[in-house]
Amino acid sequence: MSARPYIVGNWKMHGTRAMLSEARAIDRAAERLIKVEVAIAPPFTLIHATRKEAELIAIGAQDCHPADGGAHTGDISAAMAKDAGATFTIVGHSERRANHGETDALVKEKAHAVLDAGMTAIVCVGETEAERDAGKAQDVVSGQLQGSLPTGDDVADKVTVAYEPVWAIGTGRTPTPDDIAAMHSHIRSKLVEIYGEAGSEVRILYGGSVNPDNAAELLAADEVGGALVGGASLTAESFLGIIVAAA
Ligand code: G2H
Repeated sequence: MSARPYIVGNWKMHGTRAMLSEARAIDRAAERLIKVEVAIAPPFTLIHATRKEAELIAIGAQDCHPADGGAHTGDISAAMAKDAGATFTIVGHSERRANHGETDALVKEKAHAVLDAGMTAIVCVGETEAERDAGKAQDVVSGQLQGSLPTGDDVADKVTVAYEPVWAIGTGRTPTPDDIAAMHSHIRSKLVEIYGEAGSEVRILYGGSVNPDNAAELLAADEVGGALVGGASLTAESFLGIIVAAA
């Protein structure tokens, strides 16, 4: 596993060009934070401009269509995101799964499109509160990994998994570090089952209400290789608080 924690800001549907100053401030600070790998996934409309503003941090997309191109009004292909400056793409975020009915099979197609375009993929998984209460969290996550992860030789090193319990997203609630460690250990076993030895090197991020105050504790849990951060990535001040906690 990479020694450097990977901290990824997911701006979701936030941001106009006025927000580029935040990206610039994060990038300038990242220069001094070489112990952390920092990335931002702005909306598609800002990928190119953010790439130009931020020279050091990685810029990615939040989604893509699985096809190379064609009659898909309003969609963006992985190659288009790459052309705009993205080097990675998030697929299977629970907001896409819930709001757009994305299935594991579609997420897997998207992940392959991302890799085919020459980018890396962050594949999101996570259970709902009802599933956790029913004692099914690990089974649900296993099924998502089995169905959503891209497969094939030499794929594992281009994949990052983000564990984001749906009930922790944007709610201010988080699992305990022990719960996170237990799920990440489960995900690690599944990754080794799917990818063989290469699965032991895949980074597993935690996501869901990470902020500057809880980041150090959450990032210290076993098998946590970084964080996928939503709300707290929207200002340089709070995102840098998380980056400093990770360093
Ligand atoms: C989970 C996370 C970012 P937040 O969706 O992917 O968002 O940090 O706002 O809970």
